[in-house]
Amino acid sequence: MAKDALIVIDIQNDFCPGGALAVEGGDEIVPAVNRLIDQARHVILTQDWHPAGHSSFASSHPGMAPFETITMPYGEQTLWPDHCVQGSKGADFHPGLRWTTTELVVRKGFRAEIDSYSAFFENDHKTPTGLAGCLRERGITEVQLCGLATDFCVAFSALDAVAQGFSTSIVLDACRGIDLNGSVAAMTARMRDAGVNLI
Ligand code: VGL
Ligand code: ZN
Repeated sequence: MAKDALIVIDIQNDFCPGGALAVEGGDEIVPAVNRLIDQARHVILTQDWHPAGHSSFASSHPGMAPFETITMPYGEQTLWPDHCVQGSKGADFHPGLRWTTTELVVRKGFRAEIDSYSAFFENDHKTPTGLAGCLRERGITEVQLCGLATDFCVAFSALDAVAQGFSTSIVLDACRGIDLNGSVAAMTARMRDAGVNLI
């Protein structure tokens, strides 16, 4: 049995040009992601999936603006424009994403009071999404990651994946970052130090 899976992070309209939280060049990676999907034995997608009025939205905090930081009971939280609202067009996968072979879609960020960047744990770094257990039950020991955004959801997913004992790589050509105050360089260094294989 093949022991590896591809985890494609948040290739959703809101993270692509024209979307509510557009990542520069977010749509440009779709062909590269599709090639990885074609080569992969097992494909898992994540989907950022917030209720309206989510606590990570700046609009939920009077006087606060997107990209400012607040302290939540679970720690520091960057505030974002409203994005990936459940059932909205912005939350849909990019129309060019070849998703048909996907075996599992992990939705995250669906609890109003807590954000979830990682595919494995919510932002308290304690509440599991169930993905680690799912991979283990299926005998998967190696994961390859790609998607949006390099410095947030991809990075935190990769850090959690290594911490959970999975052999972890990220394919940088198939990722794009938001880059708030140098966060791409900082998170890339953190991933390298943690033992993520940067391809
Ligand atoms: C993401 C910010 C807020 C991401 C999701 O996919 O990297 N970033 N929600
Ligand atoms: Zn989000």
